[in-house]
Amino acid sequence: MSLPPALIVRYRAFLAVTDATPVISLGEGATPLVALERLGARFGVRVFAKFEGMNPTGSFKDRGMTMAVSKAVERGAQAVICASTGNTSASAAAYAARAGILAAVVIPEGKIASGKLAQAIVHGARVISIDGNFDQALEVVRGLAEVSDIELVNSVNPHRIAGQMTGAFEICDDLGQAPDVLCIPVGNAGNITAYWAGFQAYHRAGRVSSVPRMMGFQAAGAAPLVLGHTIDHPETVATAIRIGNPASGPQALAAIADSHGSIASVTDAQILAAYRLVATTEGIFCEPASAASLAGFMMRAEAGEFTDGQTVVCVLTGHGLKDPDIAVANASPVIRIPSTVADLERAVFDG
Ligand code: AN7
Repeated sequence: MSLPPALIVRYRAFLAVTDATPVISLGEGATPLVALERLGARFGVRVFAKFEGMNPTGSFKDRGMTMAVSKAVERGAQAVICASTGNTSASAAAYAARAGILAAVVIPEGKIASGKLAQAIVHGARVISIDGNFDQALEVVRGLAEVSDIELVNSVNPHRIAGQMTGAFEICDDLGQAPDVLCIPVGNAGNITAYWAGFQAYHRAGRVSSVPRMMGFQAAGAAPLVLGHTIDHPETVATAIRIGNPASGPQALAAIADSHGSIASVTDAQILAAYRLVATTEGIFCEPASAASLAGFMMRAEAGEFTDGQTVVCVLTGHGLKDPDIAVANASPVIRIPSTVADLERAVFDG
């Protein structure tokens, strides 16, 4: 059996990959575009989830990380570093391990989902926790990258953005055209920037005849782009997007303006409702931050924003297993019974 070529090889026509670039890959990309038929029927649209939780480390970060780490190794870097709310650190740790170089990851104390922390530790990264939030972590990491030879692999690294364009390419390839609307969670704002660049690149290359409207969604307690100013103390149950000063904020706002899209916030209650809905009615377990795109879609659909038959894609950025604590805290309790058939019958059929 032959494996499909690595993501950055498959789309090399759109990427700065040459014969001199080592391909550091874990089989990322080619994630499922799942039709959400019940939800679509409810609102009269065709809605799909691009389930990025199916990447090797369980999030979309792998698309950018395969590119960033490959380019870092190409230039001879011996180490990579990132600040992270969790997923970037898991991805950087795995790809650095694959490349045989050091990863250092800097995380906000106590605010990283346990699955993500486990990944960074298991892959052998140097895990450093700061007394501060993501924005402060990014500041010190950028400072160190400026004065040393370590490669910064946050999405301020242009190779990260380039690699993440492939999510847009795959959606177009699967649909045979661009969707009408893309709904996407926004934290540090790299992914919305990358998707917009990807759709535009595909359009310029004649692969699709249109580009979608970009609809970004932030958590209400961490919505600097919605409010128009940075936030010193962002708070949300969706820890992945607990970010108050997005590095790619200006690019995200340009993507929204140029695509005639929008940016809005969704509350933690809306996020958790969407998180439960897609898990219980569609069989997809995503992490809370990912559900912001779906919560935003439903909010927009209820406001009558979409016309009949439009195609909407919601990017579900990370896997639900990343954050087991939130999952268990928001689920129905386990039913405890003595082990008899009668008790079991009652528990199964009466709840
Ligand atoms: C699941 O890992 O910023 O707007 O440090 O993990 O490109 O930042 C994660 C972000 C959405 C937001 N969904 O994407 C990090 C980090 C999930 C995420 C986002 C993140 P960007």
